[in-house]
Amino acid sequence: MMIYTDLLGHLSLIDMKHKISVIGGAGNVGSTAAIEIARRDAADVVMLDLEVVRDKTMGKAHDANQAGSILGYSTVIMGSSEYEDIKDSDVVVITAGLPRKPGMSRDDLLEINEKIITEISTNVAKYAPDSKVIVVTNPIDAMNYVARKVTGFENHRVIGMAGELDTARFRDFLSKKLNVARKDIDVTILGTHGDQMVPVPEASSVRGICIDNLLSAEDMEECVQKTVSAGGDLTRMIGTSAWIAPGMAIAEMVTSIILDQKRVFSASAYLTGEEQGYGGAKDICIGVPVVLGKDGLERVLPINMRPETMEKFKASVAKEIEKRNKLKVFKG
Ligand code: A3D
Repeated sequence: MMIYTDLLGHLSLIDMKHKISVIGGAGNVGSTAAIEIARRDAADVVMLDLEVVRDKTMGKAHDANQAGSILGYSTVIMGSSEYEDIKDSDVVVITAGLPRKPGMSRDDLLEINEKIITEISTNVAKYAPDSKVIVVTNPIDAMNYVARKVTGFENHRVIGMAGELDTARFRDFLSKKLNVARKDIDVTILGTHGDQMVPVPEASSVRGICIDNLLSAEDMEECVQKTVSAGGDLTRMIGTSAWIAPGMAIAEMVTSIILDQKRVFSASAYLTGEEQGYGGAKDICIGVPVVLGKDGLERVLPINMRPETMEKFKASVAKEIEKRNKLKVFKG
């Protein structure tokens, strides 16, 4: 809502709401993201899922609307299985696809989820051609690549969520080690979302104090290893992949875009080789620090990695290239 006064000084309200669509909206991550976006009262939300789960999608949308009576948001949440309903979306979030089961790696989902992302991206390009897209489906960097290629959208309009979740996990482990509040810890994680993610100690701090000054190398390594294995550990405990922190991370990214907040996130971006500090990595999507605002991914921030971090980043890029090379959309 925006408040303005007319020439006579009368106060008026203009409805400035945006529209967000979540594809895969009946699933764990999609429905959590949809509700968290709704709570912020800045955008109406469409939860779209397959026709076969239409009742579940409608039921979750009703449940979320009813929660609005308690929490006080006026957002309208609509359940749907029709792509016409995503028309005029500012942002389309894609969480549709298979999640990991215990013992699976994210890369085991590559083939099956590529088919799903290809179908969805075709519909997004048709029905919401001016939207920004946030891809969440795993293996995220490869699925982000598929969505960018299939939609044909410019690089700045297709972004992957993963780094915001990884950084949240890293901050949680560091907070326990350092005994300081999570929100006062800032970290950067680069690279692929998976075993070869690259937490960057030289770009991590507690309120600007470089983390190296506060933590031994062994303690840092322990936090790094816990961060890398956090997704797999949760999958083992829950029986499917986590959804609460992922849903919150999506809502933060969506909010930064629709309210033009220009917040900085670790996120999956398409690299052209021109970005400063990333060793010329190109024609892949991979995690880097980005600014999110009204145009989507407005800028990749340059970085100065230590040689040992750069080595890890290069290994991560090599792993992502391997994955990209297996994609149907790349092989043509
Ligand atoms: P789940 O609860 O199974 O929800 C997936 C939803 O997608 C279901 O409701 C399906 O009906 C729906 N779906 C499947 N195919 C289609 C289609 N073609 N069109 C529309 N909807 C469809 O899974 P989830 O919500 O736990 O996870 C969803 C995805 O997010 C998985 O690939 C996870 O691996 C991934 N994920 C990524 C992160 C990252 O940080 C990158 C975190 C958590 C989950």
